[in-house]
Amino acid sequence: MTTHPTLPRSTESELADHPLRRSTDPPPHPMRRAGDRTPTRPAVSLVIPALNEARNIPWVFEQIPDCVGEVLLIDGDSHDATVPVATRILPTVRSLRQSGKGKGNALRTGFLEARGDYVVMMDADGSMSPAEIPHFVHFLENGYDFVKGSRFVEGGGSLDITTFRKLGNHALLALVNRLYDATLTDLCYGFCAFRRSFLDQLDLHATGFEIEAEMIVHALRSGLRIAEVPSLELPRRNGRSNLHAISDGRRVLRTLLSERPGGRLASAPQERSTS
Ligand SMILES: Nc1nc2c(ncn2[C@@H]2O[C@H](COP(=O)(O)OP(=O)(O)OP(=O)(O)O)[C@@H](O)[C@H]2O)c(=O)[nH]1
Ligand SMILES: [Mg+2]
Repeated sequence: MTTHPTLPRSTESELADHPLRRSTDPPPHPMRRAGDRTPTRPAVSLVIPALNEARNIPWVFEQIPDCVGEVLLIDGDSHDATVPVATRILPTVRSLRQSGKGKGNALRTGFLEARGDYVVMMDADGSMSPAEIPHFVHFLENGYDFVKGSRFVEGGGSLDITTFRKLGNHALLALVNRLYDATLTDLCYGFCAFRRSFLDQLDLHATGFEIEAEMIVHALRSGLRIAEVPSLELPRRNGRSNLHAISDGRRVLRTLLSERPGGRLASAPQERSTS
């Protein structure tokens, strides 16, 4: 990445006359006609949770595309040089300490601090390519509210996932599709993007890896316009995984069941406890 432009002012109104526009979207600018729209791009905030990823951060940061206006690195109290390395590679990085523990907490910390119109989240271990970010932004610019990467749609793939994790992901995905009458193709994958204006509607409380499922379920429940884009998951470049397939899979299942339509917490997400 060569430059990090300062954030342009919000351009949500430029999408106001899009056919996918809803009545709840912000109104068009009163002084602007369709013909004299400026071609400025909305600002993109990239939120990256990182726990002991010093050896992977350089590869990730060096590929961040120019459409990204700010990068937020949410450090989980790393024992290695994650933060100094990040700052050396990208002096403009906003490096933040998470407010609690876990990937979900780190992401929520980053989302609250992000300033762009669009928020993209991705991992710091080199398993996701920043070169794919423009694909996510493209769908947001064309009227979608929530864009999720999928390893299991035509054009996507994984060079990393184990058979056990794949089976677990598919079982949990089947439950989501059944509960919400959806046709999604991936669930536990942390390459996503959304309009920041919908952060309150996403109503996130998860602390751990179940945050990805929580985001998707809340996007479905809120009626957000969801798109899936093909994504290739690469192997983690260095270091060890922080995910424990069985215990984290159980947390995802608990989240899905406690929030199922008609369930105890389905209409009162603010009362939910995910710890
Ligand atoms: N800040 C913060 N980041 C975390 C925490 N746990 C995981 N992460 C980051 O979240 C991302 C995903 O975690 P991984 O450990 O790679 O989990 P995974 O991708 O399921 O596992 P692998 O496929 O083996 O890489 C990585 O960037 C981690 O550094 C945490 O508690 N705090
Ligand atoms: Mg990983």
